[in-house]
Amino acid sequence: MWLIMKVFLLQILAFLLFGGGIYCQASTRRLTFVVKEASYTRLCSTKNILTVNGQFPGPTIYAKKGETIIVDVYNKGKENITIHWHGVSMPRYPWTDGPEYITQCPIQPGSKFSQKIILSFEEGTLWWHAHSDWTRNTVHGAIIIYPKNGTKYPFPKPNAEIPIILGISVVTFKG
Ligand SMILES: *[C@@H]1O[C@H](CO)[C@@H](O)[C@H](O)[C@H]1NC(C)=O
Ligand SMILES: *[C@@H]1O[C@H](CO)[C@@H](O)[C@H](O)[C@H]1NC(C)=O
Ligand SMILES: [Cu+2]
Repeated sequence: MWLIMKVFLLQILAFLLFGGGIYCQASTRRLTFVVKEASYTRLCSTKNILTVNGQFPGPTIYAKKGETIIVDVYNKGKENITIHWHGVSMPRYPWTDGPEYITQCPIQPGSKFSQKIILSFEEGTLWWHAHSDWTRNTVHGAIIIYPKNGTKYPFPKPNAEIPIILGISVVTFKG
């Protein structure tokens, strides 16, 4: 009897320590961003531009409200870089939000840094972009945040979704 009670008490303790946490923990996913040059052709002219994973615009991040995503950024380019999650409020965790020399040091060529995106109340479409000098001109993409499971956007379900990414072409832009 005593043994059974001890096991039972241990189970309660284990639930309090770990169990409760598991159910309310938001899911975490990892993505890989390889920053590298790739050739790109527009209006009959081809040149090398800085990209993420060879794509321009960069990959779209699809997420759900409340999710935490870790983006492993490998800098295989020639410039210092950081990636900024534009419009994500990152409550109490600005440390991997991107602004170079403000919340983090740049990721130097040949190195890797994991940037954590903490989605809290955001829902809808935001974007990410490089946050160091002119690199943002070509290093950017969309972040599409769907409502949590079991909830909906506050409007009827659209028939189609088409992300439109307006590129930046001004070198002096600071955003
Ligand atoms: C790249 O970052 C390092 C570390 O912050 C810095 O010492 C260096 O000057 C930077 N390079 C350029 C070209 O800004
Ligand atoms: C949300 O729904 C998707 C698709 O039905 C499912 O794969 C996923 O596991 C669900 N996530 C949670 C946290 O329940
Ligand atoms: Cu921005």
